[in-house]
Amino acid sequence: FSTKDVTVVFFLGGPGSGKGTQSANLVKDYGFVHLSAGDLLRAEQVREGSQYGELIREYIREGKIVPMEVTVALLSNAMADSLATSPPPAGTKARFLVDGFPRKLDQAVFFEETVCPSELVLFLDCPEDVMETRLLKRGETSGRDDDNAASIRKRFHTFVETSMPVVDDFQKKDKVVSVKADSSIEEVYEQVKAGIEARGL
Ligand code: UP5
Ligand code: MG
Repeated sequence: FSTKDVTVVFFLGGPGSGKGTQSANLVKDYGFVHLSAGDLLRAEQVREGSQYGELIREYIREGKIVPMEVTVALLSNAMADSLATSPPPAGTKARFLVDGFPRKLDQAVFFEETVCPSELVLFLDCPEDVMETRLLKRGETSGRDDDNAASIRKRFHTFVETSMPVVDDFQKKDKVVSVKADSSIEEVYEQVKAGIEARGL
């Protein structure tokens, strides 16, 4: 596909900051196509015949970042699939909300060079204690391999050490809309809406 037919918004924030939850709102109100890198990896993990199943399982449980070739291929295939099966109305661009990616500086560079540059970065800023409480609660029913205290600690560590530098780098380029994410789902969404509309999206 051609990059001039698509708008990409990266949606970043710590584990449990509310990316998936707020994505559902943005899909409903703004016609975004939601692509969660984590969801795509979990689907690939269980796909019959995948050569990456074991690798993905191990990385996710350890809170480590899966080699980017795998993730970028999944994202770019999902974008192409979406454009093929539900193309945007003539004369409009498809809007992709890329949730939980890029999580490492080299992934950001690689994606923007080989797939599509991002228009904006939406960032959910949430204290660790709030995120931990949410994830432990979700872990009671989610069935996710990484919603346990040990994995959560590792995910937080990776986020601080490896993923925050991505946000900081985009901040320097004035591409970040940052929203405090420790209030209610509705309150956070009001801030998200105000932030992206201020940027003309
Ligand atoms: N909740 C949400 N908002 C709330 C609010 N305002 N008030 C009260 N409760 C709120 O929310 C988490 C929970 O909190 C839910 O129960 C929700 O109801 C509640 P959710 O919206 O799911 O938060 P989200 O930020 O999406 O949390 P998630 O756990 O999905 O974040 P992660 O970034 O950790 O997970 P992801 O799926 O993106 O990645 C998982 C793993 O995949 C990574 O650790 C990594 O190993 C791997 N990965 C890669 O290697 N590369 C990638 O590019 C992406 C992922
Ligand atoms: Mg999520």
